[in-house]
Amino acid sequence: MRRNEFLAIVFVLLATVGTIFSVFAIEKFRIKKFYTVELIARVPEHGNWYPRKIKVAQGKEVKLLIRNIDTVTHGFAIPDLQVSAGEIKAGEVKVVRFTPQKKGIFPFMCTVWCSDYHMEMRGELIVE
Ligand SMILES: [Cu+2]
Repeated sequence: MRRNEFLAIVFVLLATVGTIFSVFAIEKFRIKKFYTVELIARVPEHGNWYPRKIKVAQGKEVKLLIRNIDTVTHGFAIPDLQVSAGEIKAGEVKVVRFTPQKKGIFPFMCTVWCSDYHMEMRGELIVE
């Protein structure tokens, strides 16, 4: 009886640890697989960048698909990583590929004066 109780406790412990480990493993895998990101460009008063935070993995190539769904021209750059998409006209989609080599949080921004709130058209690329 005692032995069975011990085995039951060990089993429960293993199951708990296993579940926690799996969650972390899946999360790591999800980040590693991250490759194509669709980024929507809109003036801040109509929604700003979406998403405003992009999480990617260090050393993995990133393909950013930047879709300007506005009626004005936008631009895109991550100055710290020397990444730029240049001008993105209304309705246009631009693709930039790059491989972040360093970890950190790098601001990205619109590079074309698009509205009175243009300076707020910013987001963050998080490299883990
Ligand atoms: Cu803009």
